[in-house]
Amino acid sequence: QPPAARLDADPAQPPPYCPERSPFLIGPLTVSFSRVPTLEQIRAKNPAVQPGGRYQPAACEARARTAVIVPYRNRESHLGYLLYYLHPFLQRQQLQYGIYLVQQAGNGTFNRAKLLNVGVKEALKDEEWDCLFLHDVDLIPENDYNLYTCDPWNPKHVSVAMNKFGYNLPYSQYFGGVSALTPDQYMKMNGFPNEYWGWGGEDDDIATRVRLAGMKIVRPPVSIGHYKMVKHKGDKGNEENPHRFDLLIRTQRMWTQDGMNSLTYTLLAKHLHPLYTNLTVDIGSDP
Ligand code: UDH
Ligand code: NGS
Repeated sequence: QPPAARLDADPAQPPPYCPERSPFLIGPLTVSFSRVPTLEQIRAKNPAVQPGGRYQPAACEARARTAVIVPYRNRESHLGYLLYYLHPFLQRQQLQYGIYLVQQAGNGTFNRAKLLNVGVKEALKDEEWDCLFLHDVDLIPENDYNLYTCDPWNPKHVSVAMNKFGYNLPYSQYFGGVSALTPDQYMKMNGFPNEYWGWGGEDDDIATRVRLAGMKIVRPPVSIGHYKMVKHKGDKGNEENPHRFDLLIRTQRMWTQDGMNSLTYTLLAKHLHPLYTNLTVDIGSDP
């Protein structure tokens, strides 16, 4: 674990930048889902985390500020695992970071991409984040060389080697799971689509938007982008979207109209939980 503060620091001087490569990285990690950690256990292991799930290294100035944004509803055990592994992981990377949970209110059909748009909009009100990590709750990174920082030029697809796909990409355009964009990259592609209600296709739409906005998808090496998924069945309220193929045909026509520039929602609550910022939102419902 990084030290709480530098003992030899001169309080009159601003802290130096953290080293280009964190000395705390371990590489491959062991991830196990045998027992769900309690929030008290996670808090005890992460005393330097501030309300809202915010952190910055004490001894040096972080080189990057990353917001981790998680679309969420009713996945308590998954959230326990994610927080348990992700907080120490991000601290070892010497990042300034915050974790945001974007909770869809009500029991209507789930909309992952729209929740991510809301998370980005709200997170950017808090801080000038350098990097937005759009992160499924059920994916745990298994190697801390997988840096939670952005590529300066192109959107990065990060979960390139998931256990459920035999630690390979399932197909070359796959953009699901975990991705990372700078706020500029996010806005350049007008964010993510708001119109995908239910399971499937929104990630493929996003991959197409990257190309239509004149960018390309970059990725970490498959040996590093390892993720272990918490096994689960499909959720109630997130059934396969029967319209997804019709929507995907229209991406080229729709991406400039549907996205951050058409986003509407009502923020019902913002609560600084000790381990994350909890945003509860009414995003409307499937028309
Ligand atoms: N999510 C929730 N709650 C839900 C639904 C989705 O929190 O009720 C979030 C969560 O962050 C999850 C992400 O949205 O990781 C993506 O949803 P997902 O995990 O359902 O998607 P995935 O593709 O699994 O990982 C789908 C399993 C069922 C596939 C059925 C279609 N053939
Ligand atoms: C594709 C879906 C994606 C999904 C991917 C992996 O078929 O949204 O499978 O799914 N695209 C469409 O349905 C158009 S998974 O194996 O994780 O269930 O992410």
